[in-house]
Amino acid sequence: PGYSVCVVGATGAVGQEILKVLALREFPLNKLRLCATARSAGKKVAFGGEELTVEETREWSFEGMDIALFAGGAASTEYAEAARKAGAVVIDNSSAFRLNPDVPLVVPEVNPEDVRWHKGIIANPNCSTIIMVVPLKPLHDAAGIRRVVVSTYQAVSGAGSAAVQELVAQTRAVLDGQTYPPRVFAYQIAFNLIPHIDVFQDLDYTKEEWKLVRETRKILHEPDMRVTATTVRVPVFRSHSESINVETERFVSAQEVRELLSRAPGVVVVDNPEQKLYPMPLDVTEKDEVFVGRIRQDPTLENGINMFVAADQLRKGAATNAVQIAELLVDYGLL
Ligand code: 11C
Repeated sequence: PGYSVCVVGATGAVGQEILKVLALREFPLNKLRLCATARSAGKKVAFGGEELTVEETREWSFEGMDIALFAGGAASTEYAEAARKAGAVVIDNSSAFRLNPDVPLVVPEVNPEDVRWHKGIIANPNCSTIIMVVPLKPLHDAAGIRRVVVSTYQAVSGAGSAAVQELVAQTRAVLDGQTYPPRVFAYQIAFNLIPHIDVFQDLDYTKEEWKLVRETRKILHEPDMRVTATTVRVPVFRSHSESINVETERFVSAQEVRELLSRAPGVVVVDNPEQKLYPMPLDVTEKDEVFVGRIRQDPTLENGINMFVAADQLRKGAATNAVQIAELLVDYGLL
């Protein structure tokens, strides 16, 4: 009993987290196949007391697989269709299919029912979107969201492992009075921050900012919701944070929001100013929930709330959400 699962991109940062989460959540596995690029083929990866050999992803890697979990990147465009044709349900962490009207974009705490209309591919949203919509959903249900203003504080690991190395090496170099030219980032990230994530697009917003707008609308089924974003890279290794300002149709007090979010699935409220308790990236790393604090009334609006959110973008922002989608498929009998 169990399901056959192929993880594509198994050796990358998200792929490794997917394996960790599959094991931690005891996903019912019958067979686990690990795929990656030719460069990683042959590598040995430990899983549940066994050692698995990574294979090169090929068109035929998906024969007999129930689920193909794509960690993201170019492999999705190259092989998702082959996986779907082979009969596997694709759960894809890249941005390739997210806005495709034939592809559900799913956060299990928010729009689980959308998995039911999948046509072979289900998309996993961008990390900063997932982290935002989990606490927005209960607020939207309770008070109706009119407008969202979000500013992000995104960890360097969101830009890949070369970016992590860049922060380490550059920090050392700067402390030693040397220079270390930026490679991954446009500018020095050590002891700095960069208000620029991904490429610039329409109206001088970045692609990361448009993802927050468009993906949020699709997940919440609110195609006209007013969402505006500023995304910023900060010299933090892991876990993204967001300052979120929400204007609602109906009044909700900060205390009501605190109670609402305490009951919400996938949310942990950490909010006690007297005891200096609020969410921070170091505290939420390797956790699966979205942590919310600094919940306050916005006195400049009739119905407004401010909050500060932090979550591990490799876990809930990527791997955990993807594995939760796989669990939904099992629960709904869709495999
Ligand atoms: C970052 N959010 O932190 C990006 C990484 O669309 O899945 C994830 C990109 C994506 O740089």
